[in-house]
Amino acid sequence: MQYHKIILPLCIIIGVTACNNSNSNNNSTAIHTDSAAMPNEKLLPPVETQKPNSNYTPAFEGQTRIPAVKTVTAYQVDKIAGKIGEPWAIIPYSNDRFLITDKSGFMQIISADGAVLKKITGFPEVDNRAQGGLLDVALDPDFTQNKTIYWAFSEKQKNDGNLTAIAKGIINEAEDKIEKVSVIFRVLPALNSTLHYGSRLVFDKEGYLYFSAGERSILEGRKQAQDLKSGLGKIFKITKEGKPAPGNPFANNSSAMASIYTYGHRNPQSLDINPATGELWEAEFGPRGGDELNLITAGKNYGWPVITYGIEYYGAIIGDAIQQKEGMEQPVYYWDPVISPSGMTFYPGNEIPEWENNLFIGGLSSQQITRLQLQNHKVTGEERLLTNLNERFRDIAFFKGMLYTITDNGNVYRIKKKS
Ligand SMILES: [Ca+2]
Repeated sequence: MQYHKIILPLCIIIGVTACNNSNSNNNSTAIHTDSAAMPNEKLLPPVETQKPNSNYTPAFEGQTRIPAVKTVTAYQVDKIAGKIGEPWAIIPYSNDRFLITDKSGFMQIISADGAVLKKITGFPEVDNRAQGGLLDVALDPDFTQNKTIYWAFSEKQKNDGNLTAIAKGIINEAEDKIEKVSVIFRVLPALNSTLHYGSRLVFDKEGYLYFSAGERSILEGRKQAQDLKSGLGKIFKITKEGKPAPGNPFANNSSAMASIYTYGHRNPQSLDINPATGELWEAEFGPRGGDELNLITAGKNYGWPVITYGIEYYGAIIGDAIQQKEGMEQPVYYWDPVISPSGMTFYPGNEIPEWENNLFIGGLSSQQITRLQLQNHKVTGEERLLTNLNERFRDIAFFKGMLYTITDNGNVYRIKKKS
C-alpha cells in the first residue's frame, strides 16, 4: 500500500485531555487508499519506526507496519478510578456497572463513574505468582436470570505443577460472595511454570464458551502447542458444563481432545467476537518480534512453534527460522517489535464514527492501546492511543459508545467522545 507524506495539524495530547484534528489541511497531498479509512482520516507512514528484530519477509503486503491512521473526532480520556488493586479483566456487568477481576483472587463491581461498589470473595485459591492469578471473566448469556459467571485462574495441583482452570459460580444476592463454585475445565497437563496461562473467555451467540490456553513458556509446553492430545497452546470451545461443544473440529479424531477448536498458539491473552460478523479474533504474545493478530477458524493450525515472525528473546532463531508453511495459518497482522497484547474489544458503536467496527487492543510492554482498522480480514490502518500515560493496559471493554480500560497500576480510564 502506498502512502505519501502529508501535513497534518498538530494533534497535542496533554495529560489526559482531548485530541482534535478538525482543522484539517485541505492542501494535503491526496493519498491513494483502498482502505476503510473514514473520509476525514489520513493514511500516514506506519506508526512503527523502530528497527525490526529480523529480516523476515511478510507473507503479503500489509501484514505488518501498515500505514497509520489518526482519529479526527475529538475525544477525552478520564481516569475514573485509581489504586483498585491488580485488575486483570473488565467487563460490563449490568446496565451501569462493571465487573473487574483482581489477579490476587477476588472481583469488584464498580460504577460507570468508577466508584468501587462491591467486593466479591469466596473464589478458589489462585496461584498468584508471576503471570498467574484470577484472570478473565465472562457472564453467562442468561446472567440476568441465573447470576452465573465463568472465570479463568491458575490452579496449583496437589502433586506437582499448575495449570489454567475454568470455573463457574453464582453471585449471591448481596453481590459479595461467589457460591456453588465448580471447576468445569482443567487444561492438562499441569507443568511447573508461572507463565503463559492465556485464558481469555468469550461466549458466542449460541451460548458456547471459547477460551484460550497458553503453552506455559517452558520448552516442554512449547512443543505441545502442535500436539492435539495436549491442552497447551490451544483455543477451546466448550459447553457451559465444560464438555466439548457439538460440532467441534476434532470430535471424530480419536487421537485429539474433542474440546480443541484451534491449535499452534503461544500465549493467546486476547480474544473477542466481532459483533458485526460473529467471527472470533485473537491476539497472542509471540516471541521477540512475533506478536500476532489472528482470525480464528475451526480446526486450523496457527503455527507455533513451527512458524513465527519472531526470534527468541535471547536472540537465537526459533526452529528452522521459517515464517510460512503449507497447512499453517498466517497471522492477519504481526508486530515487530512487539506490543504485548492483553485484552481487546471491537467497537460496535458510532459515537466516534471512524472507530466503528475497529479493534482496540490493550498493550503491556508497549504501554498503549492499539487501534486497528479492518476490512475484508486485513488490517488497513493502525493508531497508538494513550501513549502519554505510561501505563500497562491489561484489558479494555466497550460500553455505550465508550471504552473502559484497566492498567497494571490499578487505574481505570474511560475514553469517550469529547463532551
Ligand atoms: Ca501463529
